[in-house]
Amino acid sequence: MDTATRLDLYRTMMLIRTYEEAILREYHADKKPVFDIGAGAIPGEMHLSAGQEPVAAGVCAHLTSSDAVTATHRPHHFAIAHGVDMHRMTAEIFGRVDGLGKGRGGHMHLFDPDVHFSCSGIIAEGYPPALGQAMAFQRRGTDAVAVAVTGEGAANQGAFHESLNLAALWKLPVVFVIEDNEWGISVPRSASTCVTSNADRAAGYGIPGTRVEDNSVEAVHHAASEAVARARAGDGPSLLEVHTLRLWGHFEGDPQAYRHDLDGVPGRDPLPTYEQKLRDEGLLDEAAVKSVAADASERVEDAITFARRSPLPDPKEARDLVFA
Ligand SMILES: Cc1ncc(C[n+]2csc(CCOP(=O)(O)OP(=O)(O)O)c2C)c(N)n1
Repeated sequence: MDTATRLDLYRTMMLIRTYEEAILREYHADKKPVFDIGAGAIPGEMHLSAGQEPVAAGVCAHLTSSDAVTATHRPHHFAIAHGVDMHRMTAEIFGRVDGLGKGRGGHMHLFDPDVHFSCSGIIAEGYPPALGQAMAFQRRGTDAVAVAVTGEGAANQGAFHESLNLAALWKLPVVFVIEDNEWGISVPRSASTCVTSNADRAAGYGIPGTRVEDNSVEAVHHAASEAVARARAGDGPSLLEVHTLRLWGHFEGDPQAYRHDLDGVPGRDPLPTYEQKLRDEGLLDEAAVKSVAADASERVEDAITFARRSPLPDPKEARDLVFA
């Protein structure tokens, strides 16, 4: 892999982590001293993606704004990596009128038609719409692809299996991406399925399946390049599962009392791990790391300022633009 690509992957991961840390700060700022999920500038649930940056960075490096991504209730890393407008995305998270959905959707419902991005709080819901977009791409004769993302918990849903079956049958240009962070809220994967690798499930539908075991952004990038190329060439869908790491709670405020797998996490955190690898190979030094971090921070804080300055929707318009 060339140096420019490696540094780009690192920059994307840094941008995502910086964003999630800033949202974490903003989310909790007004919810103290006792956590109140309904209080503050960002009320409601918040699912952050720290630790899962390699999946979004590695996959989206192969996409352009003509390609579609359907993400999950934990969508920020894919939104950022796919180039969703960060100002309008942040305004949406803050429920403001300049948000992607004019503040109606919140953090689990980010829609950006400019880059064909969507997500949903309903798990496995991104699969059927990804097929629809892939079918449109195929019928229009473009080489665009649709990437459908889900967690390993949602891979036990019916929509997942029906989508794999139809996409395979119709040879749709889809890449199914599963983020296996080992937990569906507090349920370990071993309590929800006896399948240890969802990549094995691909064989049941006659499509290729790959599992990246170590949350390495370069390994994800490599595996995704094959899956995306196959879809672009008209050879049909593939399944890519990444064994990743949910560094924080399922949602913010989750005390994670059920969790005993966080020992040794500093060595497993993909951002410092990748940074160290690039430093060891002489591709990054202290000054470069600081400059990447400063760029990321400037972009993120800019987006947060934009969101905070945007007005809240007028309560009189609460029933506009929604199904009522
Ligand atoms: C159809 C549906 N059932 C249940 C839920 C509640 N729910 C939200 S997230 C979640 C677990 C998702 O786990 P996973 O797919 O592994 O994704 P992760 O949260 O680990 O990223 C559940 C059950 C939901 N949102 N939608």
